[in-house]
Amino acid sequence: MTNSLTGRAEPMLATSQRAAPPVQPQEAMRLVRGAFATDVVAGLSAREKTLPAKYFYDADGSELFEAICRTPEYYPTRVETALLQRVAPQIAADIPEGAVLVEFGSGASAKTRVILDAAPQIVAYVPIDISEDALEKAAAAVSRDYPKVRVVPIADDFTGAIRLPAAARGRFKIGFFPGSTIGNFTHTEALRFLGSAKQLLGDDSVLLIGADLVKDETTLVAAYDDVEGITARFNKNLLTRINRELSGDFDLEAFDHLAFWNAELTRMEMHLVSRANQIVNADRHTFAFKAGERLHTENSRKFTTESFAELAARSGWSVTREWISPAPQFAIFSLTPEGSNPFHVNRRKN
Ligand code: AVJ
Repeated sequence: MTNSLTGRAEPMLATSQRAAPPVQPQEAMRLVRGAFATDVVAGLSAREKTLPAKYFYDADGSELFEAICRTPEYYPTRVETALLQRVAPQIAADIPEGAVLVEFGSGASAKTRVILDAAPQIVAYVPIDISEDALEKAAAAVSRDYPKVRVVPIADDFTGAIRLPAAARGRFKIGFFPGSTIGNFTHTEALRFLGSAKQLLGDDSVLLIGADLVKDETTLVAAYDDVEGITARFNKNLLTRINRELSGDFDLEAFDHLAFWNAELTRMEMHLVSRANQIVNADRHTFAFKAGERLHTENSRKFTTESFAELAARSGWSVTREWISPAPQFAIFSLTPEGSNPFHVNRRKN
């Protein structure tokens, strides 16, 4: 996020630890809303209409996502949590005393607790999330339940320029990016993210990434099209958000939720399909939809251990360990900066 007053990258810390010059919450909201308007107008004006998936996560969207995670069809959360519980002692064995946990897109911080429980040597937790409501709730709950861990939340888009709080300086960092959120990125965006994460975390770090793996189409499609229709509501909430924040007039009944497997690009795709020819207004712009026209709202790329290792290698990381769950298969990868002499490698010999 860029501070409009200074033009410098300025993370908004949601606590009193905010860096100077401060960005007031209202100001931060205005900046986020400005970016939302810009991205919506650009996305709806494109020949192939599209919206960035990160805008799903307003307060309602974050709650709908938590509800998706409780559906029987959406396996990633359950499977990843179980896998994390099983391997947390192995992860913890590689973490030195006084380490800082930095989480990208922390949401409700449920998986974080598995790490914090297994690794009491972690002294600080820096959750970064675009959803301020979810972030504040989660940060308060973690600091209540882990009184020895210093919690420094950053309310920001983690794909942008982030600076870590002073408390993290000189300490070993564990980057944590669970949930296969990395699958929402295009290949280029994923490379950019991994590159900036390496910058942010430094040489004395490890990056733990949860990534969903390629599997049978039936399992995949069901996970993004649950029978209860919660994923459909999550998808359409983007239109509700445009209506509310950008004075839009989307008719939610005039769009259908569509989820399918794109085998060529090994990704699940979510779209909203216009049921009729229609005109929609938002942010004082007019957009025409043809019957059957799609608005592309999300990609959720699925990996193989090979495709993931290649992605890591191209961005300066190497996969040093990987754990894979029983079917439906989900992976946790442990990455270390390429060319560094990771502390945990030395330590494991002792
Ligand atoms: C949280 C981004 C990983 O892509 O699986 C769930 C979001 N979208 N159902 C995913 C999501 C539809 C989820 N991520």
